[in-house]
Amino acid sequence: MAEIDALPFAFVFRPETTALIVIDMQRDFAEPGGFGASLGNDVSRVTAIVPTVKRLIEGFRVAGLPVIHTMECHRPDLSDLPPAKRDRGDPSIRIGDVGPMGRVLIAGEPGTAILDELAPRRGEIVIEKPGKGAFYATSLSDNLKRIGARQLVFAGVTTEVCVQTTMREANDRGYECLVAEDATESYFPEFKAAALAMIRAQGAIVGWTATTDQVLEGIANA
Ligand code: C5J
Repeated sequence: MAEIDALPFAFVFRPETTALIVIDMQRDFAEPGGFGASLGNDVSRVTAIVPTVKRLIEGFRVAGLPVIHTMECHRPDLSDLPPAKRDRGDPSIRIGDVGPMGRVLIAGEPGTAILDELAPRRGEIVIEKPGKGAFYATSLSDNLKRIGARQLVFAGVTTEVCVQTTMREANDRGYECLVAEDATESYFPEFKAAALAMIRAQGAIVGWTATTDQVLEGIANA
């Protein structure tokens, strides 16, 4: 056990019951021509955190702690894609359309893959999720129960959409959640700042935040 010097107060880190969840570090959110870019976003903000996310993943791997990866994606027949999600807004290409990296956000397509630098290792849990939250319509709950996780550290994108949604789902299920501030990113810096502030407000109402260095220090001290 160790204390991570987190906000809004120390996070008691218990390595035997902690897992890292890396949310949606996929080409579709990080590369030109993907889903994120189709919405008019500057994807370079996502690629900038890749080395930090990698450092966090490696810290968990070296300590022998579980690393879970999620991917936002849909079945090729679109049966898990509600029209309300597909038809929303005015993107240059919609989910399921053919783009420069294959069909956008469809399982098995090149653009849906996790970035090479952060690719899951053999044996690591990979969750394909049709929603923004990783608990909805997935086996994440069962997997977390199976590995005995009670505390979750989060990284990935985007802070205010899939990361925060998943943290809120986890918090409601009784997990203690911490997001690594510099291993998550948004296309909108002000949304990231607001999401982190909301998470730790009111006495950690959703969870804690800390830097990657602080998390890795916690792992080293545990
Ligand atoms: C979004 C995500 N932003 N992974 N997905 O649509 O946050």
